[in-house]
Amino acid sequence: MPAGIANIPSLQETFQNYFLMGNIVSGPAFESPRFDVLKYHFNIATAENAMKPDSLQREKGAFTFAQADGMVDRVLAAGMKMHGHTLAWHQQSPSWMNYEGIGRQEAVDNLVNHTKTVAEHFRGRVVSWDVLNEAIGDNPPNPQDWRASLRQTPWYKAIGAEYIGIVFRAAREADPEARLYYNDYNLDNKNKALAVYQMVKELNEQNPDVGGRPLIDGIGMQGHYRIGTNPEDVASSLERFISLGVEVSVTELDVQAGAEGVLSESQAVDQGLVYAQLFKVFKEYAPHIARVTFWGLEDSMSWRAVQNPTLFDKNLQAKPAFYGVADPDAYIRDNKKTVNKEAKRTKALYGTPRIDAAAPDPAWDKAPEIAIDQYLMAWQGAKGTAKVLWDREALYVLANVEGAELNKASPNAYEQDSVEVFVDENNGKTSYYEEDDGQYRINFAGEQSFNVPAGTEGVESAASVRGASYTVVMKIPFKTIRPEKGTLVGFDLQINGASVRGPRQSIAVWNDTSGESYRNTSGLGILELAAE
Ligand code: 9MR
Repeated sequence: MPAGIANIPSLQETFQNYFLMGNIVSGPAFESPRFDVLKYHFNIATAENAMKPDSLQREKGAFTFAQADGMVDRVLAAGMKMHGHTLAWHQQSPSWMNYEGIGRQEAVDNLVNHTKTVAEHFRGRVVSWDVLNEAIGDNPPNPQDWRASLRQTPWYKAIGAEYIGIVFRAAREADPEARLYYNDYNLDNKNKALAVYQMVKELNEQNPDVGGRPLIDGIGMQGHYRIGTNPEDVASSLERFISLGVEVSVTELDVQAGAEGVLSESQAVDQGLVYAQLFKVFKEYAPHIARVTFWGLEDSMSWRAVQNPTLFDKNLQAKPAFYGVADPDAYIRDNKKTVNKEAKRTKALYGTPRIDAAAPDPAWDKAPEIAIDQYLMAWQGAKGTAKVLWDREALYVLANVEGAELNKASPNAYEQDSVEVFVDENNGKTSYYEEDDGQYRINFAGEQSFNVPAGTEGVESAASVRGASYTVVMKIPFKTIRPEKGTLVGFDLQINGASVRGPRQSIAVWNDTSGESYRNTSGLGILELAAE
């Protein structure tokens, strides 16, 4: 018996009285022994990419179902169920379908035609659909108002908030049996969850009987999580959604831990604890949870392969994470330690570089390099590396960013391709900003912006672009401290990645994965000012 099956319990059996257990399929999923492991543990599959709009209708009117049909048939033949992902999305859609500036009628026609044709085609073979994916923006400022919280996509701009009712009605008409889901990420964020709640509430109140039941059957919480994820936040969003009377599914679960494909023993245990705490929550709410689907079988196949987020390693051996899922209570009991959320540390060497991004000063050469590569959204865009120097007057940061589709069209500076530096001069780790704290942003074009303008007069910066990469150099004067060798400074870095269309689609950070560094310094990493 292959690894991944031998001597370990089957997850679908373990959870048979709770919810369906799912995983994703792509071409290689069907190879042996991978597919045997998949069938052993999971009773429902989602196509990782094959049923997205750009896979099924790359050219207008020319539907290409062969690949997806092959997958669905193999999944059903193995006795598993199939979930459909996704009918409408602003990403992974062919450009003719929902381009910037498309007119209303053309957009409605494209949306309805794609949805109906695809849902009819798979009718009877899928039990549920992600009808609409990721329609709510990140950190909506006024989440009570769901319309104002909608992501500014071409669908929205052309049709208005009505496009949501339109796409769900089209799906219900084409496949009245399938359970219809709204699916999104970061729903452990209270604000985003509230906006989704308000949207589903209103749509279901206004459409209580669409083919015998309310328009939206369920909410999909994607669940791209990390060690810092708080299971209590997940539980409170679950509760909120359940109060609407809809079913909830966890649709794309993974938990990033470690980096660069390396997971230390203690990180593996921490990851197991996060999975265990999450499954304790899922079991508690199981009567309202239809399905828990993982986004990847083994680490090496995951979209986040370098962050080791799944239950199995590259040899299909069960990781501690597997045992955290299989028996959360036993795992928590046997690993009595709290998750290690210790801040990362790095050193700044003494030196005063020229503020030059095109030909960086040799003073940088010896400085240790840190990676800005922990992602906070469900999109892996721009990431980079950085070095830090200090002298009596200032901190100096050199950051190299790669993989950016350089764009500064958004009126919000934080959405443009840019690098942000967070400094907590007294390393006070406060839940709010004090006068020694600062946030300094510079975009790829060298434009500065500050959330805390006080004390930023002396900031100097430079930027230099090479293709899809850019370099920034910043001088950030100390505002309140007299730095010396050994001083510890709270410090973090963030790379904002804009999409080709303008809005931010990706955030990568060095240490603080809370997404709160702009107003709370308690999660920042630590910078030690080293020898002169
Ligand atoms: O795992 C998918 C990856 O192979 C694709 O390149 C990527 C591109 O959109 O999509 C990944 O899956 C996404 C899913 O469809 C929707 N939620 C976020 C997932 C991770 O980006």
